[in-house]
Amino acid sequence: PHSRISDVCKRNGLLILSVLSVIVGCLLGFFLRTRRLSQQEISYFQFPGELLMRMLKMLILPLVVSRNMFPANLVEATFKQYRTKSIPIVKSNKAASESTTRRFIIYGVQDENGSNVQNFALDITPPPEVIYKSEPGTSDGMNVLGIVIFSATMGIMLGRMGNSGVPLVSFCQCLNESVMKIVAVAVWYFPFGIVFLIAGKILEMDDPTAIGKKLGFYAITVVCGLVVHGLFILPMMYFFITKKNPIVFIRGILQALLIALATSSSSATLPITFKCLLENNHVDRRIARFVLPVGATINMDGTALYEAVAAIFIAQVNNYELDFGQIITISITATAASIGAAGIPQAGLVTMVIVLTSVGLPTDDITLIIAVDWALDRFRTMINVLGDALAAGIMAHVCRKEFTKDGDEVRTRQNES
Ligand code: DAS
Repeated sequence: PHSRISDVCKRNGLLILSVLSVIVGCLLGFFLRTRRLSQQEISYFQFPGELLMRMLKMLILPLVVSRNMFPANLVEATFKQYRTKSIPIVKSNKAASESTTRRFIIYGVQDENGSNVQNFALDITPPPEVIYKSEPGTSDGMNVLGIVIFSATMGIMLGRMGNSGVPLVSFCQCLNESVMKIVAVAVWYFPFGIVFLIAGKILEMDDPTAIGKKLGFYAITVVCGLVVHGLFILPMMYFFITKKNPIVFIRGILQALLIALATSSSSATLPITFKCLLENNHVDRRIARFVLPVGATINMDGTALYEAVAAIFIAQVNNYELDFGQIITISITATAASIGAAGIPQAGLVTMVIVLTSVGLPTDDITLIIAVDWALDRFRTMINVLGDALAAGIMAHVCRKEFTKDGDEVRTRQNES
């Protein structure tokens, strides 16, 4: 109980600090605008905020490698124990994550008179390391997409190697845990860095109030997207696969969804999600024990949707037209970045850097969304927990087993047939 109380205080303390840092950063920024600081004074003032951004960039590589390689191996190796007619849980969740972030644009070709002579779907764009052109502070062009694909492929191969892959799997697990410990320490610097990041951004903006309106529109877009995903796409997937009423299932995990909204942490919600699945939705204990920990680690539909929308918002704020290939790149890296996000408050903000870097967008513009991130984090955590629970429900159904209240297996439909 003591550790739980201190943990809750820690989490809420960090949340209160984050909200206060946003308010202090805005007030400080608008106050300093009246002092007419020189460019050099502004750059000195922005240093603590720049330190926060470099801290996030430092975490990209270890986070992407450890968070993609290790879970991919985990799922591959675990499936060997559950080799049944079950759907690939990672694939169905990935599909859910990607299906909500795609958008298509058609170009037209005109002759010298300006009349349209041909319309065609966009060609495949240059690789993601192409630097973002019209933004002076361009990113370092790290080929994040390549790292993500390599890590996940390596993880799957490690899962197939069995014992000979254990040394590298253990290394990835240790890397994973050590990176998460760094993140757990780094998040305490966030409130301090956020004050200088926001104030510094307000100092260099021409019209900071204009961004306020765009930010409001962005927050509404994210919440609407999460609501559509959570109330329609995920339940419809559950219904089409299980032919059962998703409302009944969601009602059974309502307590877990509320805890997710309150704590902004899908890991902290895990015990409640587990309890709701067993006691209210009668999902087999073994299925819940397999799907929930894996889901809380790599299945974050809400975070994937959020990061893709945030990247498109930052591109629009910079008046940068994303082409077809970059939209696809954002979809893939947002899904991969969500795999890399831990189930702790504002983890999605850390992996946000991965998505922006993959299409060369200025990572400093994360400052624009920090002001509302502490609130949006709650909604996307709810969707993450909902996605995990529905995936467990689908898995339990696909394994075609009937279970009693305490999770003992009663009979299988195959036996009956
Ligand atoms: N808060 C994270 C979670 O617990 C999600 C996120 O930060 O994107 O799922």
